[in-house]
Amino acid sequence: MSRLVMVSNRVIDFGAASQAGGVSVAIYDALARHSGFWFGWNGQVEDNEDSDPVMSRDGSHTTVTIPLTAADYNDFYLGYSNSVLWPVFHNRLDLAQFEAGYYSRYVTVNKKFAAHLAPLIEPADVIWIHDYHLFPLALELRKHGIENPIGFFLHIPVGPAQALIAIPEHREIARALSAYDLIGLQTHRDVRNLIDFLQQSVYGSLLPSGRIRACDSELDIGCFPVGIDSNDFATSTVERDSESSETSRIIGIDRLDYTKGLPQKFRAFGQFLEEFPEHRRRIVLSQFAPPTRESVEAYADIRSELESLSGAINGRFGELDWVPINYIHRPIPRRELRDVYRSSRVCWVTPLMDGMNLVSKEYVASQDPEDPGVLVLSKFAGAAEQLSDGVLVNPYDRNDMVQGLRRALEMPIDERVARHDKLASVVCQSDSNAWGSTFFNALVKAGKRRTGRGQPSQR
Ligand code: ADQ
Repeated sequence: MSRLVMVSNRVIDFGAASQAGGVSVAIYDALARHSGFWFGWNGQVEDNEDSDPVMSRDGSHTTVTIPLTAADYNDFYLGYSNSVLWPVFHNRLDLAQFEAGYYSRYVTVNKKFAAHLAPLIEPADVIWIHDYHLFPLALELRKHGIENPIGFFLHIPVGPAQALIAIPEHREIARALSAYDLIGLQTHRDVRNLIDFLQQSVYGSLLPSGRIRACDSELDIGCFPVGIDSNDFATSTVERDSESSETSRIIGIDRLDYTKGLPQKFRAFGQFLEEFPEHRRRIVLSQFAPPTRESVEAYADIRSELESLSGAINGRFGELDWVPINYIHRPIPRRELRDVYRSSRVCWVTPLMDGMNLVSKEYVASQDPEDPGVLVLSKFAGAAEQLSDGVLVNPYDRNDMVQGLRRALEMPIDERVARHDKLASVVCQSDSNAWGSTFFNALVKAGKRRTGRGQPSQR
């Protein structure tokens, strides 16, 4: 069987819950089913430009990691990746910072990844690269003579082509994308936007076969919604507070990020308490929001905005024995997550735009099927394409947010069970196993088409 070589910007030690994010969770689950290794940055910043990769084994997992230099960290990671690509792909052009030097360092780091990774590749390996930090990596690996199938999965959404072409280097990015055999995206909307972008940037065209022709190559672009390991969450036996208990928990778990719609959520919660005083003292919003990318200005701004909003709401509505918003600036250890989900009456995740949103799926998988809680989900999360039986809300529309929360809190048991049954079957069927194996198989097939092996008529 082929080895799977996973590549992402950051390789994490999975024990480190504080660094858990959606990408690492998804990669870790997919790697558990294949031999191979996970290559990327070890999270350390060192002066040495040419540190050798370090291989380590933890149980059945092998990682190969390299450090970044301070310049890499500033201009590649904080700069081009997280102050240009992240905001623009989330359609937040207003937050993009197109600084000189960012792009060249972005390419330099991709070249460095390719130079260290290429010697480790064996002929039968299948290479699967993750996320926006590494768009140019396939092109760079090909320069080292790597002919293996190379696939790319983008965990974040693809904003409209009109936003993407505002990136000064958008043609280079489109060319880099064309070097992959397969590009996987989270939703059908993302597939449409990416094809549109390739058409506008490098005159890409959609072939009758469904493949895309761009920059003298042909590639597949498809929708592969990322899933979770639902068994991991299904074993909780914690009881939820009964209807008659004093307070019901509304849970929110999001990285502290401006795309997650947290100020909008807090404001809607304040309005809810204002409009429906009968719910005061009976609900608590527990919002976990571990900080990320704090050196990027937009992230520091959101942190202070949320502290002041939660303080204002607690000051206004709180009482000696009741605090409406429990705002926790830390991660929850992963082993405790499912009990927290299961004991919460509502999960309120309302990003302004999100690639998928795994929290919504984890919440569904953790529920007691006979007395499930209710998912209130943004219609702009990728997950909304699959989880349409949740209560879908528009995070920009405060009244809709308020009504969605009310509906969830007052939903009768029959409706809760009926919605949960449908949601749970989607989460279970399109789990991380299905995601990993569907993408892997599609990549092997796409790789054969490119080299002409197996399907000579394609060339
Ligand atoms: P993220 O933006 O990190 O992921 P999400 O999909 O919600 O967002 O995944 C977060 C993961 O981290 C979940 O598994 C969650 O349990 C965990 N997590 C978050 N906050 C936590 C906390 N306080 N304590 C413990 N664990 C916490 C990116 C994209 C998403 C996409 C994923 C996967 O931005 O849109 O769904 O990749 O493709």
